[in-house]
Amino acid sequence: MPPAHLQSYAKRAERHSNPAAKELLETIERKRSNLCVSIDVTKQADFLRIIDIVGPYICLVKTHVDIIEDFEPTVIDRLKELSERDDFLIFEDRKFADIGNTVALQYSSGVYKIASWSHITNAHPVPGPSVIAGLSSVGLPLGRGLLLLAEMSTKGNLATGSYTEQAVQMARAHRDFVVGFIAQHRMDGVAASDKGVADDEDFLILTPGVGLHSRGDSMGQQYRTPQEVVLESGCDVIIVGRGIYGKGNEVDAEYVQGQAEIYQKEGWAAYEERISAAE
Ligand code: 5BU
Repeated sequence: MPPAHLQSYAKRAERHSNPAAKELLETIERKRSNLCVSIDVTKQADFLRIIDIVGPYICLVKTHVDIIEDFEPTVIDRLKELSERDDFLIFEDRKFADIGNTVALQYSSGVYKIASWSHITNAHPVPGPSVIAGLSSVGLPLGRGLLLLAEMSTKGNLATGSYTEQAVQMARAHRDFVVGFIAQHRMDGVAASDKGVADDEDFLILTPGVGLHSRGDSMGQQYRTPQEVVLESGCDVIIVGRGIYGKGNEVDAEYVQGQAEIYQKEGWAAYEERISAAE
């Protein structure tokens, strides 16, 4: 059997048992989109407007719900409506990083009740397996999935080498709930001597730091193109923020829609080229 990233999203969906991972792969295939739009804006109207525009082009929307300064619970109701209308999943990029008991509360409770609406969330592996235990106690019964942060896109980040290896080993020991990684490359060969490696290992790789028109920002972000990310590095989902919604204060609907279309096309073309290599 060829390695997972050389197989189609549809084939891979058949073998995933975690409901969030399965649904994400099925959505990617159905919509021919491996594009996740990341929305870091401060007003709920802009947040919902951008999602309203990009919905048809994406498989997933990535949120930082705590950035919205006029947040009300109705934002979540509308987000869920849009996710059903336009057929995409929701990923709250919460980056949990505390002891199990605390992350379980942060995930289930508080103002945002993330577990009740976010199909996928993520965690830093820095606390060790307890972060997974805490989050899975809440998320697994709801059919949610978790991504571990194995690598980051920023200059000088510390998630490299043995840290990345240990993230992968932690994930292998919790495959029911940990469905993949936030990373810059596939993790297949990482810690390959680990006894936990399964023959059918297929972690999803979701990759931020994607842009076509810039190589970075003034605060250490580094961008690569969809070709570099999907074809050369074997990642599964491109996460694009400002490359799609721009940097201005106003949402320019035509621009946002145009960019979403371009990134969807680029991401999909890179995937088709990748799997054609295995045929
Ligand atoms: P941008 O506007 O495309 O640069 O936004 C990138 C998003 O991805 C932003 O929400 C970050 O929080 C997120 N991100 C990232 O850029 N790099 C990382 O390594 C991780 C998350 Br982890």
